[in-house]
Amino acid sequence: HGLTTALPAALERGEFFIEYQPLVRLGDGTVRGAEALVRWLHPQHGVLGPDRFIPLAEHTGLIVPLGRWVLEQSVRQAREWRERHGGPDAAGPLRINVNLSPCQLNHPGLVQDTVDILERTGVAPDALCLEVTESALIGADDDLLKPLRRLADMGVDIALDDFGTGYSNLANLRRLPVSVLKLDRSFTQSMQRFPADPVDLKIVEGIVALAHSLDLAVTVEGVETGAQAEQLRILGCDTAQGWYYARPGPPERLHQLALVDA
Ligand code: G
Ligand code: G
Ligand code: MN
Ligand code: NA
Repeated sequence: HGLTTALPAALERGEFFIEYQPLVRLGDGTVRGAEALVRWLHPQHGVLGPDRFIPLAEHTGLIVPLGRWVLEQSVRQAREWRERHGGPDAAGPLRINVNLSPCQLNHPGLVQDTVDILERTGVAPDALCLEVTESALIGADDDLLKPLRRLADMGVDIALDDFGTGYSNLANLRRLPVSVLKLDRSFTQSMQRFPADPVDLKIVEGIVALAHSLDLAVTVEGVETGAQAEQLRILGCDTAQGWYYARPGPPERLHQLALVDA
């Protein structure tokens, strides 16, 4: 596959870049941070989304250096935001969410790489949230969970991404070192209809109650309308992300959005 063989050189040439999508607190609409989403500016094909190349990078192992690069860039970006919005009027320091692929979880350097990046950049661990998909942790044994637990003990947040799409045993949540559930977009989509499906409402209500009883925050993805945001706020969700607030974009956009709040 042509894209696969081009990946290592693309990383060396700096063809990857990161867009940021704001995370907004549902209670008051303030920007709390952003999720980093990697893209590839391919010299022939133009901008390629992660769905086009992350699976290839996972297959070849390039995901480890690529993921490390994404983490370092994102944490550097978070430091810049925090320097600009850390004043007394700010709603609180901005945070950064970074996706981890299952291959990175299995890589023995994950904890040390993360510690090194945080130290080099001088960013506090609690500014960082690592997103791991529910499916990556299904059936995870203690060896796989150990690095995540160490990161969590340092103060890094771990989010369970795409929650609700896998088959995880809800009781299993207690065993995982996670502090955030990211509810999959499919739940948000079911809030689009009015009135929303009462069964879906009950499911979200139940997930939020369970999450909060376990001290987990709930983030919802794929919010496209104000009506959805309001419904999810009433259901008790904490944070939201989606096109209603902003599409993924360049880092300067977060400055503008966060400044409007301040
Ligand atoms: O918005 P977008 O189409 O860019 O995101 C598609 C998917 O790609 C997301 O669900 C996200 O989990 C994944 N993704 C985006 N950036 C990264 C990254 O840096 N690393 C990994 N492993 N996955 C990513
Ligand atoms: O990590 P994750 O797979 O959840 O990445 C988020 C994905 O969802 C990205 O592909 C992003 O572009 C996409 N996305 C973000 N906000 C919205 C939204 O409001 N609606 C839809 N349909 N997709 C979204
Ligand atoms: Mn994600
Ligand atoms: Na997701």
